[in-house]
Amino acid sequence: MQAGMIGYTSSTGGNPARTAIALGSNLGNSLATLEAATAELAAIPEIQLQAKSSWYITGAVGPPQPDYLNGCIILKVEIDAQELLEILLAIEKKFGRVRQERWGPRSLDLDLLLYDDLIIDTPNLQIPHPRMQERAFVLVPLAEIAPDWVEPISGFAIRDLVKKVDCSDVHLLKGS
Ligand code: PH2
Ligand code: MG
Ligand code: MG
Repeated sequence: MQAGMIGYTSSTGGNPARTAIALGSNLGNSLATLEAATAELAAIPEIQLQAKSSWYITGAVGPPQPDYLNGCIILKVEIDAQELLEILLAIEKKFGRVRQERWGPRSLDLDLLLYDDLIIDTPNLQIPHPRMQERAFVLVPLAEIAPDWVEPISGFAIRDLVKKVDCSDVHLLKGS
């Protein structure tokens, strides 16, 4: 540890990383859940909320189920991607997430989309999120707050990826 950093531990060496998270909910009071989950993340000392998109009502992708409320946030973090994943899973659990059917309804889903320009492919964590390029419910809110961010596998900026998907089932929640 460097002098002047006594007592300060950071897995990003004091140089914060930028990360993008997708939030989704289609069970319970989705708006309250997504706002509360955002506040929980922002309250963690190693995490700083940098940007928050509007919320969007989106048609469910996958088995028949209610519409989702979706949005994205950008965080500055002083923890690595694996530590961040564990925090996201703990917050999902706190808000009543029970892991059941794949792509089925959920009270809270927090997906780690991007972490700087890292590419990570491990059994429990893939970054960039492997399906983000196909998902209008991720790309529309992300394009609102991070249009210039280049998805490192495709090499395309978010503003260009969003032009390639059908956004007709993604609607701005008024007043959000
Ligand atoms: N999440 C899923 C499956 N389908 N559809 C929408 N519209 N929004 C989501 O967040 C979503 C979904 C699994 O994570
Ligand atoms: Mg998801
Ligand atoms: Mg998830």
